[in-house]
Amino acid sequence: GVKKTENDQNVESPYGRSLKDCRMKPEEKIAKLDCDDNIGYFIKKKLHVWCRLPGGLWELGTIQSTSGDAALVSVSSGNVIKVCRADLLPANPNVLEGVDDLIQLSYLNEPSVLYNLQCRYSQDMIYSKAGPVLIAINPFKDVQIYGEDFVTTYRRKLTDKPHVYAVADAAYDEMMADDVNQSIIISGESGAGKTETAKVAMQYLADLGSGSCGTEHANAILQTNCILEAFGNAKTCRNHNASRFGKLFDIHFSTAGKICGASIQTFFLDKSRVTQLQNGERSYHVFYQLCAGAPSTLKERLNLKRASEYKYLNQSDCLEIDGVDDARKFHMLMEALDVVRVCKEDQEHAFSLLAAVLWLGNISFQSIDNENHVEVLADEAVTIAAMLMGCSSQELILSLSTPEIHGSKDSIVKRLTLRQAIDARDALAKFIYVSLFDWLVEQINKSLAVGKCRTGRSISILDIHGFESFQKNSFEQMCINYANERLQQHFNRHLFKLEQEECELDGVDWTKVDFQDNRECLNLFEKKPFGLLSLLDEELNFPKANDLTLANKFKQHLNANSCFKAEKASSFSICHLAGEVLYDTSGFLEKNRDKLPSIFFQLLSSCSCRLLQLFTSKEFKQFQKPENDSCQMNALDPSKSSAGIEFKGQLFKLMHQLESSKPHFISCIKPNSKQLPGMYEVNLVLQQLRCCGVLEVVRISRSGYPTRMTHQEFAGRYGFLLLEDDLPQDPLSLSIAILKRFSVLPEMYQIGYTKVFLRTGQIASLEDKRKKVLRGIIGVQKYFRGHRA
Ligand code: AD9
Ligand code: MG
Repeated sequence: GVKKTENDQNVESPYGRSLKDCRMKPEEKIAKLDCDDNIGYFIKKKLHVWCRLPGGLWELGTIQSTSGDAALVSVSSGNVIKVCRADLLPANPNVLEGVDDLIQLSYLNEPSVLYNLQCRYSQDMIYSKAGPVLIAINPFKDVQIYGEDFVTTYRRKLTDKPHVYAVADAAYDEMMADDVNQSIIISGESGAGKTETAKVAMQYLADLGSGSCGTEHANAILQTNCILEAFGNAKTCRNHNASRFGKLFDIHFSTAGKICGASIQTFFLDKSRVTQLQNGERSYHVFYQLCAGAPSTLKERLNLKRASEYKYLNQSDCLEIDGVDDARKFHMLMEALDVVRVCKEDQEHAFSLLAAVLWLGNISFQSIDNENHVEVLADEAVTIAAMLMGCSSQELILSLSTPEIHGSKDSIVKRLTLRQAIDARDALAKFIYVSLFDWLVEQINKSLAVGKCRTGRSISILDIHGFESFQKNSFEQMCINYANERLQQHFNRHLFKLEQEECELDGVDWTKVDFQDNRECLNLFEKKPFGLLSLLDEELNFPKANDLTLANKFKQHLNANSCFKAEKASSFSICHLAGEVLYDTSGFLEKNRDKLPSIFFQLLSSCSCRLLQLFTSKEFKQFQKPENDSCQMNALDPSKSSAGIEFKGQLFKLMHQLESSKPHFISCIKPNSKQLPGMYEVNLVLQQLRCCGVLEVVRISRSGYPTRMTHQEFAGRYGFLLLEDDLPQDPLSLSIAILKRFSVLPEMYQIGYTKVFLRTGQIASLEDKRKKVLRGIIGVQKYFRGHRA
């Protein structure tokens, strides 16, 4: 028979706390972050508390005595300090130290969350959960938690320790079971570990999905990282291997769950890096790899010199990265290009264009009059660049000397100023590089293309630049931050709104939990006709527009939006979810126009280099088409969209794809800004936890009902635990009977029209009972079989 239920006072919840503890009123237990409603009790009982020290850091201590609004606290150093009540927060009991999932904490204030993560981090437990979200703290060193044995452990579900593998495994299982596409959305600031995390997830899925035809695909998929990183990553002061583009990697699976192909979408490669570097940073890795690693015959053919000879590379006083062998990386790159079947001839073309970009950067100009007008210096740089591109030096010089005409005819100038000349040259170099990048992605996609066994099942892994806020923020930061607002909305929508809606739809009382909504900020960008993007495009139509008129236009039309702040001169600020960012409109118009001067189109399409011809062809990316020769900027042809609109289009397409998949979120956290192991800067971590909404998630997951099962599922799974004489017929009544039978407390569940909603921990204790009963049944069966034999 069924074992009698234990007295609920003694039932251990899966997290080691008794149900009595769980029965505290929700307001009591779910101390709002930073809210101290329990502190009076803590003072009385002289329990562990967190006290905020004058510098803002939190320290653990025990209250000795209180007087009025202050308390004497003995801290771990042995000292006794005086702390005012407002600076005290309850601490968790020792038994909860370093729990896997933050929602298990009794007290959810910021120091408790931070300390819990730190405690884990110090033991190399870099992964933790915050309800449904995986938190990954960058170890900045090799941690022995990857590889075959770990893959097997997670695949066989022998552990429930948080891990990227567990996330990928859940995505895979859900895809196979429910036939729904999955997405793994990785967020975090620069250097937090997004790209590494994405690779870990890809590795797991590749291992899982290989076998027969899947193996070849799996290998090719892993090799693409090497190519994408060479061409799209660079050393910045935040990360030695910073991705300067966003990517969505879709892995497609056959009905049998084997990999049958993959595809990549990339977003917003930072092209300014090709020509302009901050001190201490590098351009894209591939340039240094080529200079260091090209075999001597290739070097000769490309007239290649050392990296230090090129102005685009030597301007930043940084040519090498500690511990990185660029020459070796070049050989790995060539192998990877072979694997994705870029033929040797195309590889050579690609390398020629890289060399051409470097030589373009060395082209210089000489002054020809007293008005700062210049002409191209016909030296070795011009000759070699022209040779590599497949045109004559004269043709190259001519197009570099022809001024691009914006606006009406009377503003035509005959000669270029030095600034104009440099801008034109750099625009050409950037166009070639960005086109080369897009072309490579296209080649990779062709090579990984989904074969015949296409089922439509896929797992997408998103690794996109995190929120950026620098001293100087321009158009690029605005676009990146806009994308992050959209992603954050997806996150919020998914985790909070959908939860809430589901409860409401099912007739369950959901105490409305408010979360930060960023609708207003998205409106600031997207509203028509008075949103940032529309206004920016409209300004392109005015011949006399400049960065200042643009800033004024923003100020005139956007002031009513609470996320917009007018600032001095050409600046403005946006209040993003993650914080306020000051933008400077200088360069906005040009960056948004994003058109290659038509003279360069003529030049490139007549070059003998096959790739350059392709880059200017209609078949290549639609948005890169040249401006109309007539220079009629007033009639901005809708088919030639601006960079902002193009970006928005890509973003919407991405969001659409994400919306139609089941998301899994991973938040990467950078524990220190020095890229060092073993260093945990509390304030830096806190700020990131706040930015990515993790603290909100924890609070809401806890206050809600994380487990839901339809009455059918619930009754099907636990109904057999009921005694025969109390069996009702319909699933809903069965659910209620089960809950009653097992004395699940009324505040621990709610009954909806279609589902049972359970609070954290409830399902685990039901499972426990189920297991015990099943074990009993199996024992009895064995006993009888034994007797029959
Ligand atoms: V950026 O926005 O592209 O600038 P990411 O992608 O968030 O950034 P990345 O994955 O490149 O950061 O990680 C930065 C560095 O941290 C890596 O080069 C590794 O040296 C280090 N790292 C990150 N994750 C791990 C890990 N799981 N194990 C070991 C890691 N080292
Ligand atoms: Mg990255």
